[in-house]
Amino acid sequence: MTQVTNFLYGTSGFRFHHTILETIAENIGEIVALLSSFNRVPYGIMITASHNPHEDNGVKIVNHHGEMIDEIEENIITYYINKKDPCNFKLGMISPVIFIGRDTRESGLRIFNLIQNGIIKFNPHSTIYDNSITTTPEFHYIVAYKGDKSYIDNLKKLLLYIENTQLLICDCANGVGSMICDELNKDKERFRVINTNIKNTRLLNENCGSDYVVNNRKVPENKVEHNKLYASLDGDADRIVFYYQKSDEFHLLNGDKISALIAFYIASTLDSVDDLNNVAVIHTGYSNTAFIKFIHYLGIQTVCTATGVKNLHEEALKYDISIYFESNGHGTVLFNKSYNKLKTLETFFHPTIGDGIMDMFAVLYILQESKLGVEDWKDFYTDTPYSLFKLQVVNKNEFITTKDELSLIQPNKVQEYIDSVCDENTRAFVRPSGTENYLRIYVESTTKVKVNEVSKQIEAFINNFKFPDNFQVKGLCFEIDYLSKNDYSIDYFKLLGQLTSIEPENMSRDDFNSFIERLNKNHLIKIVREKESKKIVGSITIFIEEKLIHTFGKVAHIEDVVVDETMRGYGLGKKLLETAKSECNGCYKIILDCSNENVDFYKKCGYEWKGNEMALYIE
Ligand code: G16
Repeated sequence: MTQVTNFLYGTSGFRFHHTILETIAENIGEIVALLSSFNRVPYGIMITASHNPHEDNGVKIVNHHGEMIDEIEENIITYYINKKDPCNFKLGMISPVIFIGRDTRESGLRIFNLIQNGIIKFNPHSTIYDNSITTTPEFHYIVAYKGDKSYIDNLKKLLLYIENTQLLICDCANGVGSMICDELNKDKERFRVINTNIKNTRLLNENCGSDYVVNNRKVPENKVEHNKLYASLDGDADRIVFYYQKSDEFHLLNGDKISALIAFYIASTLDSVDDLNNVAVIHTGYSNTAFIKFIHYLGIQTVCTATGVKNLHEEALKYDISIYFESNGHGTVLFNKSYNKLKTLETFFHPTIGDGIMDMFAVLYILQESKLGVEDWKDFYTDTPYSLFKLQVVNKNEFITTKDELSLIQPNKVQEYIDSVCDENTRAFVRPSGTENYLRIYVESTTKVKVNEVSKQIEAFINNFKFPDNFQVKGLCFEIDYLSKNDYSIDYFKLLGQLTSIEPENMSRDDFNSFIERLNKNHLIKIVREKESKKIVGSITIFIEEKLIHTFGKVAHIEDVVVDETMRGYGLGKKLLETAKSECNGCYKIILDCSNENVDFYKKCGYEWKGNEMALYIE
């Protein structure tokens, strides 16, 4: 198991293997109690790892409005958990009030007790409401209304609007959602439920649940019934996706399709184009291009944000009506302005967070009101071929994206590669998951063949990718990396100018870029960068020559070794030679030419004198 040295509040809270979470659970209790005391408001702590495997656990922290906490609070909590510095708050103004809920995971009770210890340690007079086993949306509801409104009664009211729920089979992912469904079906079976075994906690999300269905594009194992409409919840019931199997074909109606259905209903219910002007569909980069085109066709604007409903929710606050869903089925609709014609629809959506069960009923209600069949809904648009897959890497946090997560800032070589394999009809992006120890890779293109080809290329490139080598000398930090398009700079050219004549004024960015594109496994340039100034202070070129002699032997040639004159004495030349050697795997020798004054240096680096260099200068 990977050891965590820096705990990050990810896409949806802290989430790790339960044994790791247990090491910080008490601290989580302490800091949330401190926030409650300082801000004089209750907070909620939901213990869940949602779609993750049963051995994982996590916490999602909820503010007194029943919303996800904001980035500032995430940062305060993260800072405290990592114990960089003791918090500097004035303590004990009021006793903390904390609501705690948990999903069905085996580790949940243990983590509850640890969190409780932390709260009591902070203030023994704290009020702790134990909400026991609950779904994430129900928990948010409880914190929002402080127990004044019953979540179950609200769901029962919604069911009254739907004439026929019998057509539905709800997959509860063997998670806590099944408790809510059982409650709704108590006096009369309103809809069928499958995967409801919460006693065997190992079955949670196992071959079932929304993530399984989306990733495997199939009905949960052993549950196939043809021509039935299914809906799958995830482990804490805050997501939903629909699907059905007809003959051999599996049809997925994911978060995009749910969003499209709601947008269609709103567009056809509101009278004027003016009303639609302040309606928006908020989505992430995983949303399909065909879906975006459909929404624009309805006359509704779209906005793309980073993954995580917290990001979509923040954007959603800006419009009169915001339909926000992630493709994975996580989302809701915010009505910041009420419309008479949409009064009933409004009641179907959770006010602060995605709710799989409420969204499930909203879909049934809209299909009924619009007199649409499931096939009609499916036929709104056809997805452009895409693939979404995950890839294990040593440290996903070495991959840093832009704010919208659609491209990588680091490692820029990976982004350059992605750009080079995409064309005007192909888009792809890579981002580290905020809930699992994986990278997620998304590729979309006009044909399945192209999607598969690009997916494989990106996967292979990342698997073989070597990260910059970091090291410190005399208090300065350096990294050795491959020269990339981002390195087009006068400083780099000046560095090369210390070696020989160079004409930067005749070297355009485009020419530089195509030079970089021509570099390959047999022609590499590596550079040393001083990390604080980000200045390139050394460079080396490596050629690998493939021969017939020595039975297809390979010889490496080293060229253009240069270290900035202000950086001599840091051992950078030696470092560059070592790096070059590590790139020459499979070569039987490395050769280089040098001037007389550098002979001793190369000797110290293990090189020996061998013959003479000859040159013929050609005009
Ligand atoms: C959480 C977030 C979602 C997000 C999902 C996957 O869902 O609430 O908004 O889409 O994680 O995130 P990532 O790609 O960063 O792993 P859940 O249902 O697991 O809480």
